Amino acid sequence: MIARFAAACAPGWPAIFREWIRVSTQTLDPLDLYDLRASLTDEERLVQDSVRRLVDARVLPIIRECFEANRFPRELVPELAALGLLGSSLSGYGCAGLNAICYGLICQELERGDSGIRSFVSVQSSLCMYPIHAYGSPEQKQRYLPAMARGELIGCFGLTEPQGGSDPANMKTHARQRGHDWVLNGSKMWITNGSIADLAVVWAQTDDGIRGFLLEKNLPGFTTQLIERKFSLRASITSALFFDDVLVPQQNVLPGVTGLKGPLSCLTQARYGIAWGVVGAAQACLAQVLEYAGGRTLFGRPLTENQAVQIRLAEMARRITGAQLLALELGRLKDRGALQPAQVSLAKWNNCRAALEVARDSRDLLGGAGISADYVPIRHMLNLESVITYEGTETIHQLSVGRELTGHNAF
Ligand code: TGC
Ligand code: FAD
Repeated sequence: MIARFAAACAPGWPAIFREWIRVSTQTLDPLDLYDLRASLTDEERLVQDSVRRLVDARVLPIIRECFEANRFPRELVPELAALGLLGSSLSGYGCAGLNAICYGLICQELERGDSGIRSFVSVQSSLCMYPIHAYGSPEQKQRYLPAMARGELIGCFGLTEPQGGSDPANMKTHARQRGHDWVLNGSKMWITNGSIADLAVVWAQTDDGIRGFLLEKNLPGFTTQLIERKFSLRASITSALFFDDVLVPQQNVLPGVTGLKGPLSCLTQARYGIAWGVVGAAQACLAQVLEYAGGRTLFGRPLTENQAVQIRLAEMARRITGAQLLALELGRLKDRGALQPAQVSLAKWNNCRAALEVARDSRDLLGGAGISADYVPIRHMLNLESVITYEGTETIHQLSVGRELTGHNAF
């Protein structure tokens, strides 16, 4: 009715009234209720659209089969690389040098496909390329970064250990100096890309504190073992790493950082991407449930005409919108160089929790169909159980925010 009224409006009407009519006649995008896309630059929109097309064309058609078969679609790596998605926010060495908002949008679109694909890009970019870029020697940067950006060299990041990942300061893996080289012993657990990685960034205790070591595959004494029987992130590879007297040359030690702040600064980058990524998973769930519920008639009317259902859908939109706003503001802080770890913790915790709740409720609104691989919510829901755990559990991030608020360390 407003649309008909608008059409009848004479061009001579006051501009403010015409603007009101224009705005009132637009339908909102259910997945972007605040039209955040309008606030993006042309470059940011271009990046988002390119990744969206890649995910639609190459990820969505195969991801169900990959998840069921517990297979990482490695054949996508060259395409991710060709689009500049590996190390996208780094500059030089063949990297795209995009801003933080672009990196966030990349993560969001990839995770709309599957958290496992976003995980691959997070690990390669934020956890492997970032530390080499930030703390590596000129030779290390030249040797590894261009090949990693091209997807010819796959990385993994070894921090977590079997006895407790939340407290990496107490890691047992250690390296002792022998002449100019180092001897590494210990193990790492739950390592994304572990069994397919050409290069492992491994954090180990030394007499001077925690240091980063670059281990190329096939080093004698360095072995990996695939972790099977996962119910989550089945389209991603997770492995254990073992180091038995591994001789690491001095030139493979990261010279630029000592102490826990080395690995924690990488986690800040990756957690930032996750805060964006999980929005994509939640959007995929809401899109599916809107379509499903709109076409399903129960008690004589479509499910979507039921008040209780509308409240649940509105609740999902509220969670997604809050997460989007938080991610966008986090990106602006990062691009201004003002990002603080506690802000990242709050967003990682809030957005993972929001996405998981959207996925769980979407699964429920699909009834029995919600447990079928033919629909996306259960896959996203199972994936998000990992995402809310890795890169710091919810409790760890709550305690980080609590520490920021009170000044007391309660870990
Ligand atoms: P704490 O005393 O807080 O800090 C030690 C030193 O680090 C500095 N720091 C940071 N620096 C940069 N960025 C950050 N985010 C930082 N947070 C802390 C800090 O200033 C200090 O520096 P200095 O110079 O004073 O020494 O350390 P803590 O031992 O009290 O631990 C804090 C805590 C619990 C928050 C930390 O241990 C933690 O974050 N634990 C969770 C571990 C975790 O998230 N692991 C993730 C493993 S990787 C992974 O999961 C990859 S999944 C990838 C995928 O597939 O997508
Ligand atoms: P724990 O640290 O043993 O925690 C167990 C429980 O205790 C949690 O609920 C935790 O919140 C709680 N807890 C811990 N401390 C406290 C406290 N002070 N107060 C109250 N509660 C507390 N790690 C890597 O290094 N690289 C990777 O690439 C990587 N990829 C992963 C991929 C997958 C699929 C998964 C599942 C994990 C991955 N991880 C990786 C490991 C991940 O980071 C850890 O699982 C995570 O940090 C938690 O460590 P944990 O599993 O040892 O649990």
